Amino acid sequence: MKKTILIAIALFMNTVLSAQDNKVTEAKFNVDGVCGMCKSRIEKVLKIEEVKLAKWDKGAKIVKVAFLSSKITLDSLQRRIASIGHDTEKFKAPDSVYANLPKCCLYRDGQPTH
Ligand SMILES: [Cu+2]
Repeated sequence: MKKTILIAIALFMNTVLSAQDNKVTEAKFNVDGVCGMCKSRIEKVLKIEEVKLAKWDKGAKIVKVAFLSSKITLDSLQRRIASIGHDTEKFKAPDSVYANLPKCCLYRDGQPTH
């Protein structure tokens, strides 16, 4: 009887712990970009195991993400996006990467946005 209770407790704890492990957090943050190519570039870099959903709104310049917060941080998601040429709320893309974006994707000052 004691053994059964212990097993039950162990199983319960296991469920609680794995539930915490798989907790999905939703967040929105600003990401600069212009066109459909930007959209696929931004969403593609977030196609990783830890991210359950990533949608960039071209008009609002906002990306909506749902991710496993026990496995990856919001900062590292923003860093991933900045590393491929798109400025985010917290991180600026390296100039060298930005300079290599196709012309239609340039969004910084002085560039026509369409
Ligand atoms: Cu673009």
